[in-house]
Amino acid sequence: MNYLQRQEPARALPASVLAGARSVVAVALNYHLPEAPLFSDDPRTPRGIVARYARYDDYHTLMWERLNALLAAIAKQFTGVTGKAFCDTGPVTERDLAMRAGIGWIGKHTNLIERRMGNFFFLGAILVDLALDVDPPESTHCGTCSRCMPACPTGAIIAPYQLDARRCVSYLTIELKGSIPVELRPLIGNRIYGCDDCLAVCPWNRFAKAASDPGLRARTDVDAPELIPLLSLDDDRFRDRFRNSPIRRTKRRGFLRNVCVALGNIADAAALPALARVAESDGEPLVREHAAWAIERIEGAQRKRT
Ligand code: B12
Repeated sequence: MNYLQRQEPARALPASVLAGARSVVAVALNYHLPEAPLFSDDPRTPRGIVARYARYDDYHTLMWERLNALLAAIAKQFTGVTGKAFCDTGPVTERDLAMRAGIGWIGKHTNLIERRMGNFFFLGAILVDLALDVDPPESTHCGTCSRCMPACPTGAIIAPYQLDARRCVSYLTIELKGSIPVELRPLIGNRIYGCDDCLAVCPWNRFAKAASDPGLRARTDVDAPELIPLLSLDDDRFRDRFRNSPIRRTKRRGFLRNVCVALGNIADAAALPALARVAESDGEPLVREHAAWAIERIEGAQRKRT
């Protein structure tokens, strides 16, 4: 995540991102999927878990459309206004701005929580050179609740409001490009792309309504995908299968790395032939190494059983 360091100077100075910037319009987009399974309920087939946000087409495209439409509406009302939209792209701290704009508060898991939306929403922002009336910030409503902390499978929430991103499953399975630290692999379970556990246990979700933006296209093929066939994806088939999906971010090598870890953790011997093929002949050393680890783990589990 070196981009965070590169963007540091500009983050502190919004006017260096947009000359004359005076205000920020912060927005949230609900992506709650109450019906989507968090865990696979079919123990017979090794299946993976994908974070809910990635069970849609890439949200950036939709967020851009919505932000630019909003900017156009603002420009209609205030002639001559200049603005710039952001969603994960620029040196803009959407979460901090959203908190200061009163959308919600930063919870102990370090994500923003909103009273009626709960946890599952994306953030975006528009910088404008207009002096707008400012909403007051929201106060914190976590109280004594800290359910998110023990819910984290890797213990990444090391203190309230403090995440060790290097341990977060979202970092390990998406942002990390290399090898997953061996000691953390068993803790990842069958999560193959991101993780929702700290968000899912938050009691504020009880008021949340299902996402209703017609632009959010849910992809049912990643609800609980079968893992073994994923090992056969070559580059072209990976690109085809995950066209428009956030999952493209890991590229095939990162994704297959994750699939190997999940198969090792599920420890079903049915995966051994496919893993052996990958460990021997995959073109990516990263994938071969994780496949070898999975084989060792499955064989270790078999030895324990006998
Ligand atoms: C890097 C990153 C990650 C990293 C690190 C996350 C982290 N918690 O630090 C990793 C890969 C681990 C990650 C994981 C996830 N992420 Co992320 N991530 C980002 C990204 C791109 C940058 C965040 C960042 O570090 N910015 C730089 C720092 C300096 O800014 P900051 O974190 O906002 O911190 C400032 C303020 O928030 C404030 N602050 C920070 N903590 C606190 C605490 C208190 C009490 C107070 C008062 C202030 C305060 O001080 C800081 C300095 O100004 C943002 C998008 C963005 N541009 O903001 C998405 C973003 C934060 N991620 C998002 C999501 C959805 C996720 C996941 C849920 C995805 C998933 N299901 O797998 C997980 C959640 C994990 C978790 N518990 O946080 C959403 C969060 C939406 C929300 N409701 O809050 C964002 C905003 C993307 C978006 N556009 O919607 N993410």
